[in-house]
Amino acid sequence: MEKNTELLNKALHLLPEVRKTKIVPPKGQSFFEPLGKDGMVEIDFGRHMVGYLHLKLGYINSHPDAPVWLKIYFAESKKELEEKVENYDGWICSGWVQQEQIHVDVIPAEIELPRRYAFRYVKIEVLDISSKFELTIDDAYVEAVSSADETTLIPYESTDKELVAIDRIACNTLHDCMQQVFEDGPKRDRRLWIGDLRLQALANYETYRMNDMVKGCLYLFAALPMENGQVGACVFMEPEPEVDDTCMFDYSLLFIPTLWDYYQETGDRQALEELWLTVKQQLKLAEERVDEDGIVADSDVLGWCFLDWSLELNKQAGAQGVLLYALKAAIRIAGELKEDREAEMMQKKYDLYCGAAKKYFWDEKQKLFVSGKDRQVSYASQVWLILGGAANQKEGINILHRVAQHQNAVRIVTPYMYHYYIEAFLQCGEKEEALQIMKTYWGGMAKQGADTFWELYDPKNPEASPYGGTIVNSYCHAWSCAPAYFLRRYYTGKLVNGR
Ligand code: RAM
Repeated sequence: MEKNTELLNKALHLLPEVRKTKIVPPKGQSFFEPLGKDGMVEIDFGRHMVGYLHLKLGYINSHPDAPVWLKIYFAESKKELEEKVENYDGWICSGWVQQEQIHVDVIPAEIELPRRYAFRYVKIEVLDISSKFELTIDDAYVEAVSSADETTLIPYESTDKELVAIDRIACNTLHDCMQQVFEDGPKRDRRLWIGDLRLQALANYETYRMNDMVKGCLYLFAALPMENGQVGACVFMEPEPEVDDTCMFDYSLLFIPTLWDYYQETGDRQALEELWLTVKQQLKLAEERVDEDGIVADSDVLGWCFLDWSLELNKQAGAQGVLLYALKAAIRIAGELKEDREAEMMQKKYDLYCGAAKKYFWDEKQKLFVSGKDRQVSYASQVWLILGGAANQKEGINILHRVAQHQNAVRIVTPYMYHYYIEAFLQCGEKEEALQIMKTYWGGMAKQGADTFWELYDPKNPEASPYGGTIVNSYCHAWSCAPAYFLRRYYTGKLVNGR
């Protein structure tokens, strides 16, 4: 399908400018020691940021008589500094690893590194230098970039200090992912993914309230569909806005709840009207996967549906849940647009698919939902079918408790899937339990010193990486900013259980 230039132009007009802020390292660090060959220095900027490193280089002893050859490492989390790119053998490109080698011909010099990095720590290693002089680092600062304006951040108050800290880290995460678009991670992949966008948009409504930016991102997806009109999984902005050649069943459908959330937040009817065709097309394409009994067909193709970064997870039941969830949002949009016939038809389909889900995926013996031909039990399947409406509040909470007791249930590995896990508890009316899970999970990252929340966190396996090595993991990842949404929307100012 052709680009829709009208929607694209609207999108580009809605996207924000990036703001620049100068960040200097906190006082008291001694990175001024002169460096000879193999000399090394680490600078801790005291906070995570995204931007451009500036260095002022000087020397002692003789006039410099040869270029200086440096290696510069950037790290979001300190452990990245200990990892070696040479040992990484994963499937994702190691070009993402934030390490550079540069030659500086003339010293003294003031240099700005041309590439944007996401980091808190910088390590500078002198690979070679003439024996006639030593290098000094006379100054270091960062021109940090983000489109979020810190002065507009809505304050969050709670008597619980731990929650305040978790909220702060979540806001930092969102802040650093807000660039021209809502990026998934400023280290990697640095682009707009629809699954991440939904969660960022929700957190944004409670924090920076850059609602035009959400609208711009929705319009980008609608303006740049795949060949068959499907919303792509992600969009590149450079050199020209273009959709990636990847799409995923759940991600395309999540366009619909993202639009509905946006409308609820802003009342912007024009957006509903202009994106209505995109909504209908996503449902039409998704329904092509549904059989006569109302069940989404499974597939062996890796990545046909995302749900979580788990290779063992069977996606069929979860996909059915996402379809129901998206249909619920579409019915509301149709109602708002007075598309009564469409709303009625969608409701019929919803009832059919929901009834089918209760029959086909329910295992009466285990009293849990199962997925795929091997009848796999996972958290993701329970969560999505609950969110889709295949279980009521009482059934839902029993299911969530039962799956937690199940020995072999496929666990959740990303903060992305945890977001929906929390949402399922809230939908079942279990506010207190949702809060405890949030505290344990995101609090677990906070206890390990996170400045921003990570792309992956499996408390039982700190080395988890779907890419074949943690060196390419992202430690500031948009889809983990959920606490800023949940805490502010559901727990603000109120004492929970007397705390
Ligand atoms: C990761 C990206 C992004 C996510 C996709 C499915 O590689 O970083 O966050 O949406 O996977």
